[in-house]
Amino acid sequence: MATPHRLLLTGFEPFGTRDTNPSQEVVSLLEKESFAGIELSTRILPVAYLPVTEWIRTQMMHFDEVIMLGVAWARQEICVERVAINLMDATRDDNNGFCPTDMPIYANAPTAYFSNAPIKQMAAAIRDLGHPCKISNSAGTFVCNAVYYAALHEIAIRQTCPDESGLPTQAVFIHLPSNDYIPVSSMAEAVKAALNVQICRTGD
Ligand code: PCA
Repeated sequence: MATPHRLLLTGFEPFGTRDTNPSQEVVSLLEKESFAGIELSTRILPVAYLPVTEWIRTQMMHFDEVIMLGVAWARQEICVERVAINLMDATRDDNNGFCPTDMPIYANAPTAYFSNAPIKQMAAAIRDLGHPCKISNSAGTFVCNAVYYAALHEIAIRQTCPDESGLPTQAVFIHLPSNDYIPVSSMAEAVKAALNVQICRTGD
């Protein structure tokens, strides 16, 4: 039997004036389930630039796949993010009171990274379930973009590859809309579809 894929699924705690975060709720729903062929680890992250960027980098070597979730309240569709940029430019404090302007996440690091996950197939699988979903070309400049950039930077500089397969860790960030637009249970179904696309990459 094939070794299970080690998958890390993260969400964020609430931030700003809201007291909920759909990404946290989706992770809570999915962590109760079991998925054939997947060893699932979950984590709810603080909405704080410095701890999350440090933490995610320590995790990459332990996982075959990483799916990070966050909310983009103003969006009406599920957005599979294509790109993370090396920029922190906040319009509000993070949950640690840090409000960087025009700052790189890492000095002397590339301007941007593209996801190395099959984002088009993920978006198609989500749309096949009937949920509105698109590829987004901006994860913003707040904490979601920062954790995504840190994950892709770690993969790029360390060529993280958790096992003998030779396949690098794959990472993707998915922004969820407000649950005014899509119920949390449907968002959980959508994330499951993305997760199944990702783990099919070795064909086992
Ligand atoms: N959304 C924010 C940070 C945490 C979250 O859920 C963002 O889009 O950056």
